[in-house]
Amino acid sequence: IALVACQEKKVKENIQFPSTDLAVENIIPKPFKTIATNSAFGLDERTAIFTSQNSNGFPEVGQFLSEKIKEKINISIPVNASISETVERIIYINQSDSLDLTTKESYQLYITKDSVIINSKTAEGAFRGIQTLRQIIPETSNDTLTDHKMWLIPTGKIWDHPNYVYRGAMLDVARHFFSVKDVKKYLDVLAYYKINILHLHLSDDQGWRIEIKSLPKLTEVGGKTEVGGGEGGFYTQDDYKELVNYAAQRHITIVPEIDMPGHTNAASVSYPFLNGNGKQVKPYTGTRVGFSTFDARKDTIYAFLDDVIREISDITPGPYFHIGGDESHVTKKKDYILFVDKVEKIVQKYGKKMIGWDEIVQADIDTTTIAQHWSNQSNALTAVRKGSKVILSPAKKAYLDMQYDTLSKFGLHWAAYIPVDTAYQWSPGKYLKGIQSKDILGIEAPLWSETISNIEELEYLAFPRIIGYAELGWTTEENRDWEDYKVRLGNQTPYLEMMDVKYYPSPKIDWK
Ligand code: TNX
Repeated sequence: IALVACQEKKVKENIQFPSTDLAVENIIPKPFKTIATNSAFGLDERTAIFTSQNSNGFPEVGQFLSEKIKEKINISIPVNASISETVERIIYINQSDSLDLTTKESYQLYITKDSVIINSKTAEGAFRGIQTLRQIIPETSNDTLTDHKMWLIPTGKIWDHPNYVYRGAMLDVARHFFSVKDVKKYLDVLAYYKINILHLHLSDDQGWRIEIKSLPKLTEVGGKTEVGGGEGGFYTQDDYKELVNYAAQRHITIVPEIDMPGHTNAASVSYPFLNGNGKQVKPYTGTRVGFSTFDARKDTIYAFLDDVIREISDITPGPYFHIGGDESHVTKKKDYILFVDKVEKIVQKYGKKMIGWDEIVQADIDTTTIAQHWSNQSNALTAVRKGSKVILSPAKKAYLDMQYDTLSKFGLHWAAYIPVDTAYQWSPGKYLKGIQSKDILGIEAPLWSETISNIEELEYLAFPRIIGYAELGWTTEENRDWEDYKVRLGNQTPYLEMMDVKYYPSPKIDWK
């Protein structure tokens, strides 16, 4: 209705727009299909946003777009306000059941001189679509076409959908703690590149980072340490809910991880009955792995874990619960198997799907359980043979804590040095022999935090590589090309600078 009303008013002035090319815009991830029509939509203060109003979440997507336009070019665009005399062009965010929209994240973006239309089945799809739109709004206005400022958006059509449903980043807040504010900043930028999962590694040998109300010592004791002897920290359940909500507004799902039965020193320091390595437990602030374990044969362990998993699941709307399961070097194999099988039942009892690092496939895992591949190829194959899906996080390609090269200020290099081109130039669907795209839920880039302790250091390792992983998760292999990507990446500078992201200025990229 708004669209018709607007078109009936018809723009009086017939502006001659300069020629544009939607197909060469710096969009990341690269959309599935683009057709350029070489004119422009003049975004200005006479533009209004309208959204479907009877469907969940669409008005909020419109509001989000309006806020981001304000932040980028400082104009105020009304959302679902009544059509006024001054409105000449509209952006319409429309719920559609068109069969061309094949997934809930699919969207179509139709840009003409008079209107921008985003069609999607769900608010999630609309949200992905407005990220594309944000990316093609220029930083600078054209001040000569009319008597007021106009930001020229190239016209054309984009049809887009993700290649993988799970496009994740992981942040280790256990080795070093990162504040709610830091995580929100990370979420803002992840959302811009259509990442839809943030996995939080909430516990490890060096710290326990989430309040469990029935087990207060976990944070009173286990929350107070971190690598290097700093003060640690933890999220109260309210902090965690705040993060979950902030992520949900960006259509990002939080995946909580409690790492076990290894990587549990901080929990055992808090409640010594948990310890199964036969030694006296004391706080640990080094960076070794593989020395701690829960005592898998004690029933009290499972009562403890029932409390932990229930409390976290209760405040986690997303479908997943990650149980870690990596590097349990001092857990006997039969205890490890017993443990994973029991914990899987608890996770399922609280309505979640279990994810674990690839070692969990040694247990009798359910087909709904997901294995996260990080180093061992045969574990990934076993997962698929058992009917499970796999998340790809190969350390050699996708670990954000690996150094770029020998000059890198932070990071490790036990798996590889990962320069920006190496990070981008691999194909998830072909990476592991015997594992096909249909077995792959998606990819995730983990950022372990042994060597980083603040947001600048986080950003140095994460950016720009995470932007490439966003494209590897979303864009089909046929649409990916390093030479093309590297130009688009170099053109992210205005956005990254506006967001104050302290990215690593890789010499392989021509930064604009
Ligand atoms: C291995 S990857 C680990 C982590 C370390 C990381 C450092 C994995 C499942 N476990 O505990 O932080 O290497 O790169």
